[in-house]
Amino acid sequence: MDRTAQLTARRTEHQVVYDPPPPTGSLHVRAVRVLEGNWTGTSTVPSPSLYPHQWSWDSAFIAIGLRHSSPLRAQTELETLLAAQWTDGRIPHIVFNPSVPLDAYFPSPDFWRSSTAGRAAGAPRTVQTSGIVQPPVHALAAWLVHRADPGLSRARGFLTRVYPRLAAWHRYLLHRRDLGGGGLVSVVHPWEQGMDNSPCWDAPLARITPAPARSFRRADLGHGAPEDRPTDLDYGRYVRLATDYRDGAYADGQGEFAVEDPAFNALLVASEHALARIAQELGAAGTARHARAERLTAALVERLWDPARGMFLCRDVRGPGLIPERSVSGLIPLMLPGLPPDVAAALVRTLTGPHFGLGAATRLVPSYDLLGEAFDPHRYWRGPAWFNTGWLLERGLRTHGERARADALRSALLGTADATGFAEYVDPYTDAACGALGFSWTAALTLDLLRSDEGEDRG
Ligand code: 9WN
Repeated sequence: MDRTAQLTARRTEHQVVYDPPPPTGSLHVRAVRVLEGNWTGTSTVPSPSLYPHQWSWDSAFIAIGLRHSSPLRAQTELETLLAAQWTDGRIPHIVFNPSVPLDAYFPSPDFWRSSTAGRAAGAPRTVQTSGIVQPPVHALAAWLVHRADPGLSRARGFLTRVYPRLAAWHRYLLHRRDLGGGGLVSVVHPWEQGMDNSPCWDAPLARITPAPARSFRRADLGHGAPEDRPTDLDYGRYVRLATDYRDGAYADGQGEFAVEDPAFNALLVASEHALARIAQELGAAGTARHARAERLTAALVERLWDPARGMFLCRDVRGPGLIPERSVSGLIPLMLPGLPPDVAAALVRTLTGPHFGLGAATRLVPSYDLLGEAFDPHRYWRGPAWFNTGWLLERGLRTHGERARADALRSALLGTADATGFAEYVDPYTDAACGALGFSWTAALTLDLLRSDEGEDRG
C-alpha cells in the first residue's frame, strides 16, 4: 500500500458516522417540507442536486400534490411552466433557472440554444428552455388544481389564463406530432416520454449513430451511481437525437426516432377530457373535446393494443411496428374510464400477473417486465418502481372498480415514500430507495394519496 492509500485507509477507519436525526412530524408535514425545500419562488425543482431546473411533467405532478397544501403555489407552478411555452404550442421539457451554473446539469441551455435555434418554432426570448417535450399531464393537473380551491382559481382567473395555452399545447401534439398518420402522437426522443432508459427504446435507438463520448460531459454521474444510470452509449444516442433536432431548428417530422407510446397518448386523452371540463367551467361546450378524447382512445386500442400480451405496446413509426417489450407505460391506459371493459380487465390481469407481480412479487409497480431479458431492479426505468406511475395506476384500478387492489397500492406507495425519505424510485422487490431522496413528485403525490384517505374526490 503506498503512502496516499495508507492515509486514505486510516481516515476511513477513524471516520465517525453520525446517524442523521430522525425525521419529525407527520408524513403530511414531512412531504410539505420537501416541497418547500425544493421551491425556488416560482416553481419546484425535482431534486436540487440531480435536477436543479423546472421539468415539465414533474411540475404537473407536483401541482397535483401542492394543491392540498398551497393552491396558490400549485397554480403558480403551472403558470411558470406555461410562461415558457413556444408559440408553436410546445411546452418544453425543461425551463432553465438562469442562476444555476451551466455545468450543474447536462444538456444545459448552451446545448439546446432555444432562443436562437428555436426562433423559427417560437421559443421564448427571455427564458432558456430545452426544445423537446414531456407527457401532457398539464390539463389534468390544471383541472385538479382548480377543483382544490375554485374560489381562488376564479378570483385569479387561473383557468381563463391557462386554457388557451393548454389548448395550443394539445393542438401542437395532435397536428405536428402525428408522425405515424394514425391519429396518435409520437415522441421524437426517449426523454420526451419521461421513461428515458426504458428497454422499449433499445431497438429504435440501435439505429442511431451515437455522438462521440468526448463531445459532451455528463453531469448526472456526479450524483447517481453509474450502474443505476443510462450507459454512455445510450447517452451518446440521446445527444445525437437532440443535436439533430436542434440543428433542424426543432422542425417536426424529419428525425430518425419516432415512437407512439401508450402512456404519453393515454395522458393526452385524460388531459383532453380535463380540457373539456375546463371549457365547460368557462362557459363553453366541451363536447368536441370529449369526442376527440374518445377518438384518441379508439386509436390507442387500434394501434397499440396487443391482445396476446394483454397490454399496450409502443409502436416504432420509423421501424417494423409494435415493439415487443412490456413496460409500465403499456399499463397506464388503465387510467382511462372510456377503455373497452375487456381491455381494462386484461390490463388488471397483466398488472397482477407474473410480468409485473402487483400484490404478489411486488407491492409497487415495476417499470419493466420482471421476466424481461433487460430487467434490472436498479437501472433507470429498466425495472425499478416509480411513484408517478404507481399513482396513475392507483387511479386506474379505482376507475375500473378494483377498490381493494387500489387501496393496497395506495398504502404501499405511502408506506414506501415514508420509509425511503421520498425516494425518486425504488427496487421493486425490496422497496429499497434508489436515486435522489427528497424527490418532489414523490412528496407531492404522497400529499394527494393522503387526501384520498379522507374520502376526498380526486377526480
Ligand atoms: C431527462 C426530472 C426528470 C424526469 C424524467 C426522468 C429524468 C432526465 C434525466 O428526470 O429525466 O429529462 O436527466 O434523466 O427520467 O422522467 O422528468 O425528474
